[in-house]
Amino acid sequence: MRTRTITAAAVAALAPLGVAGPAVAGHDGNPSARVAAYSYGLDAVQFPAVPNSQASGRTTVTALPNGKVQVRVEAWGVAPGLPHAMHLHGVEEGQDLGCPGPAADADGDGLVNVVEGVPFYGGILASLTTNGDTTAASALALDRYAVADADGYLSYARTFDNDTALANADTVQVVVHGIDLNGNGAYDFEAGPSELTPAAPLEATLPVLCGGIAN
Ligand SMILES: [Ca+2]
Ligand SMILES: [Ca+2]
Ligand SMILES: [Cu+2]
Repeated sequence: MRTRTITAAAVAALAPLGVAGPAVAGHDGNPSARVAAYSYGLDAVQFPAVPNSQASGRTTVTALPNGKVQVRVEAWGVAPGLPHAMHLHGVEEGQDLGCPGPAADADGDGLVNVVEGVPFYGGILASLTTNGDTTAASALALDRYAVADADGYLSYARTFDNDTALANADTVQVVVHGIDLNGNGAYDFEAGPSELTPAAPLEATLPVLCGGIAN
């Protein structure tokens, strides 16, 4: 069951924090004039039967007055001790997309892989790396992504310059990747390679969580 997680109550809850208001679109050509924060839950993408895939999380994407974008992500129940690629997905110029559910499994193999999710969440607008480049070029730079702790808790926060992310902060989906299907504590090739590159295991790129303003 997928639910709309941006609610009137959630919007109201932002007010005591001094946030100017989440309804301000970032497409007026001058997004730095206002602070706009978008908070939403992250929901599991895969079928419940997929091992180690039922995580949960939350995220806030904030467009700051200084022209930077701040992203916070927390997740619970993701693969412990492993890095998790995370991106802002969407399309430029403000078209709202959404998140895939299990029905996105077009080829019926029981897994929603990255390309099956793209029609729902769009391409990569920014890579939520811990340091360095935040463009799509860093999509699979696993040495620069947040690592979940031994309990499968992941916490990420970064403020960075990324014009595309800033301009589309109100329509992006946050997607967290990485599922340790066989529970061996590593991303390995037992389930095969990623459809994105033979150099990466499928386990490393499978979407685990998704959430956004549009779903
Ligand atoms: Ca599939
Ligand atoms: Ca594994
Ligand atoms: Cu992604």
